[in-house]
Amino acid sequence: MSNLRHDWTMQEITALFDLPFNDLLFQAHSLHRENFDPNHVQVSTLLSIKTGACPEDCSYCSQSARNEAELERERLLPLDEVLEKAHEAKNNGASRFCMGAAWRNPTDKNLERVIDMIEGVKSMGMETCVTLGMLTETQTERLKVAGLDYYNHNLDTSPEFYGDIITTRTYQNRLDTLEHVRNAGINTCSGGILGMGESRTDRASLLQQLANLPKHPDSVPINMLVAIEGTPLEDVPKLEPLEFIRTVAVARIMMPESYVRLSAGRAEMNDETQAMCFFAGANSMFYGEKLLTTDNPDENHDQQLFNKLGIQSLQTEVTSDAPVTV
Ligand code: SAM
Ligand code: DTB
Ligand code: SF4
Repeated sequence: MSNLRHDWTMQEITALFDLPFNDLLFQAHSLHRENFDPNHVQVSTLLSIKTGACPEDCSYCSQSARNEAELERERLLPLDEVLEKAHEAKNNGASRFCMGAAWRNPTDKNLERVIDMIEGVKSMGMETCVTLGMLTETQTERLKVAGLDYYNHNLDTSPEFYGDIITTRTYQNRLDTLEHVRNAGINTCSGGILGMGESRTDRASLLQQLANLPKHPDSVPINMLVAIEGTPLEDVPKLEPLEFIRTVAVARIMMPESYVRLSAGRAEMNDETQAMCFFAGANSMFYGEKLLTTDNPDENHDQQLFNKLGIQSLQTEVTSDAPVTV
């Protein structure tokens, strides 16, 4: 019987954040060990299938048409190009291929083109994930029939801080899309970004929203803001790495059976911070030189880090007895 909780109070979450660091990490790591092999990390590779010119105003994002980040705009990539990248990712050891599009929402016509990509990637034996913006119920059902494994849609931050970051789509819009995805029976991937100038209370409130959903997201990406020139957040003071690690630990305690993904921002993190995140309960990450538009650590560096830490990448989440080395 699962005893996962969906009734976290802010008081309880704040108390976790306020624990002495060692006590917090001990608690998070113990729970992590109860639920996962602590030396296995699941590895996904990302590809931007449609870059830039997005009508939304997310103030962290290089792809918003409202921001002035320098970016090569692209149309939806052709199928063969996507499948070639997926093939490369598989050869490099990725178990999941995630495709992201800079849309407010996909048109039905574009969705069919993405579905061709999903089917192509699946037939290579990889899990599929897409992040395409808001979805209707009919669209999520279509994605389910096509065999999509995960849909990524982040809450990004607390409901209280959200309006400082995005004005073109509401928090409720995001919750609605997540509900459609959950109801269609597709695995949900939802998390947020830290270091956007939010307070600790906002970080606690974001985790409360995620953990108190009717079902914990299967994957919880925790991104460190990549401050991009030309975006309104380019000069936001950096979040202390220890506070980032703390947040990972609290996420692990609140959602003990979810994969917590150490997502954007690794390129600017040292090995020690990443190692602490893995200890605190992160057990998934993006592998490959690029995220969507920004740099990720190069593959050799990640391989060396895994070797130094004795971590193996998990070939697939469902068959946990089949780890391979990246
Ligand atoms: N356009 C779709 C949407 O926003 O729903 C999907 C792609 S969007 C780039 C996916 C997620 O990436 C965002 O929700 C955000 O959490 C994260 N992200 C985008 N830019 C980022 C940045 N500069 N730093 C950290 N995370 C970022
Ligand atoms: C998520 O939470 N992080 C990934 C993925 N979901 C799609 C995206 C990170 C993007 C970082 C900024 C960029 O490369 O443009
Ligand atoms: Fe568009 Fe997604 Fe970037 Fe927001 S995060 S501007 S929706 S691509």
